Amino acid sequence: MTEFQKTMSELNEKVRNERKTLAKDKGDVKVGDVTVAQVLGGMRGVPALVCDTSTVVPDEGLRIRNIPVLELTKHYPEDVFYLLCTGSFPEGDAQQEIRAMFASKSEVPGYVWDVLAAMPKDSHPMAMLNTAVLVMEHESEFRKAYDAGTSKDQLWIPMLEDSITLLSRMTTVAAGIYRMRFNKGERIAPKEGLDWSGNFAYMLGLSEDGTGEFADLIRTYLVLHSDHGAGNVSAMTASTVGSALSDVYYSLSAGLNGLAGPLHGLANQECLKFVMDIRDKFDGVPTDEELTQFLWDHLNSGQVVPGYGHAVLRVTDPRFTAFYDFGKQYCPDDVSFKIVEALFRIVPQVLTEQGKAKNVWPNVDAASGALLYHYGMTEYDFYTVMFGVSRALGICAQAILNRAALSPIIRPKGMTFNSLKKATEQNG
Ligand code: CMX
Repeated sequence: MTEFQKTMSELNEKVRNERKTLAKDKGDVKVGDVTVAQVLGGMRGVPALVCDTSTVVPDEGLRIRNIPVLELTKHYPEDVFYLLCTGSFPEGDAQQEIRAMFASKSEVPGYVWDVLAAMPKDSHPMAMLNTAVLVMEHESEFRKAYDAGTSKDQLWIPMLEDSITLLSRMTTVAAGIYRMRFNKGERIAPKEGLDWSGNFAYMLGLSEDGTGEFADLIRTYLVLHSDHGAGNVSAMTASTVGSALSDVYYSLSAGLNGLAGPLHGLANQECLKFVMDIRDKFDGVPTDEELTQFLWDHLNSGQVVPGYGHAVLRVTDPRFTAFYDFGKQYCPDDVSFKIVEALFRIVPQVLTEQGKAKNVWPNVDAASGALLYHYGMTEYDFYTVMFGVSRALGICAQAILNRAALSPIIRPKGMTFNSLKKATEQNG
């Protein structure tokens, strides 16, 4: 057993006992009511899932294992993965081990590249990422263990093994897709001695000016997007699929498909496109008056302002703040970043005046694209892949913890519209 597995094993015992006891002693206690608005509104805010990796506090933002995300921006993603899984940072040998595990399987089998090369040339990079994840499913140790009749209380071990294989390869796959899809030349193989995010920055092959800023941006990016509670589309989809004892290749792939939606992860691509449209229309940074009019025209044509609003948050997303501060420090004069700044100044006022959005503040996607663009990643179709590589950390951690806690199959109740109406007549 690795140190990581030993630590997890000790924690699992405690978690299982606590859950069993609570279900037995307090199983009938109510934790909330469900309203008609919630049923019609996409299960908004219904307390229905247990997730220990992170929570989203509406008036504060993301907390990973109860640590505000802004306190994590200097950490390494491998260590954050360990934190997500265990609730504490790895120290000493455990830190060496987790970093070595992430580096250990970064080579990607040739068949993955063959499959990607056979895809239509205009495939979306997210479809390519998902295909790569799914095509590796035949390597699943979890599925082999399940087929061999492994006891369900041991299934978290092959789930962890599969997760490490996937995460280790994820950066190589993503960088390969970037180079293949956007004609950047030969793929760049992982370099020994670099950490997971450093290697990702290296394999993308974007020019580094020796300052290390781009690598630092990638490290920060991979930490900031790593997890966001259990109820968002990608996390919940992945958990639902995993709850049927599908392996992590299936469940991560399912989660990433949700992330590819414009109201979720694809919003970062939409955001940069929006910024570029503004830059092109005004030949640079518009005045505040011009931008205000532009935003009204955009809203009046029935579209949303990408990067603003959130289903849970009611304040500026601290992850936006982290990217914004990065931009202020390293590229304050960049035109795209200046437009991001102008939008931050104007959009909340306009959305407030419009009076529809419950949250008028920027989310994580409003600033990240402008920074990637500044460092030469100008192909914004790729941005959701960056998000996906990072979010794989949280999705895998949640998958491991769900098997560790013996979480049951997810099965909420659907109802017909008529039975919902009837319930309002009986209870209203
Ligand atoms: N621009 C314009 N209108 C907006 C808006 C925005 N940025 N955010 C919300 N609204 C509108 C909604 O479309 C909705 O309008 P209707 O009543 O006509 O349907 C109304 O305000 C109420 O919506 P809400 O309850 O405030 O927001 P939801 O929980 O329904 O949706 C979200 C949340 C993120 C999908 C929405 O704010 C949005 O579309 N934002 C833009 C896209 C975006 O940035 N997505 C990324 C989110 C981060 C992530 O999950 O990755």
